[in-house]
Amino acid sequence: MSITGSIKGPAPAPTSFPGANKLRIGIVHARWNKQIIDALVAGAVQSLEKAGVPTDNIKIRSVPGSWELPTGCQTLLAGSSDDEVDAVIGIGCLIKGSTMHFEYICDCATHGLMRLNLDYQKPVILGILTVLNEDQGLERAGIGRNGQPGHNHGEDWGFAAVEMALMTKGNQ
Ligand code: DLZ
Repeated sequence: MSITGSIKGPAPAPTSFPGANKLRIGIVHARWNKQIIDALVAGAVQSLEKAGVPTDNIKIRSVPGSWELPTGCQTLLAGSSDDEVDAVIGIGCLIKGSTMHFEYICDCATHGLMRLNLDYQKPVILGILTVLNEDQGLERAGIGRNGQPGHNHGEDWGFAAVEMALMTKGNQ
């Protein structure tokens, strides 16, 4: 067997999600880099609905930037019974600039989201792109640039949220 091209990427995800119609999923997104964020959020919503999550059960909140994502996600995880979620996706896009800001925010935001997974025992999906330039962000949001359409990672995050919510609730 000869392998050509890149082999990097996820294996095919499950295609059916029994029980997804009862799930409530939160999306908390940063407002920095809006074009990229809007596409990622739309991709996540699309895959949640495709998996069977009712539109009314998807709660979308925004925070100023990726630094605030852990607090935003925590607020949904600790919500009242009206506002309770089975999983939350933290969506942001950090684009490297000319100072160290990028490194600090990437490190803290990603660690913050992982901590919430374990503290709340509910899935918190890492939806933060940490890219070196705008082109990388546009490609990973499925917008693309220079003729490269790319792939919308938000779609993967929606399916990951459903798969993990069902796993932690014992449906799978
Ligand atoms: C300050 C900042 C910078 C420089 N870059 C980004 C970015 O690329 N993506 C993003 O989501 N947020 C950025 N921020 C804002 C911080 O995440 C945060 O909102 C502010 O520092 C206020 O706490």
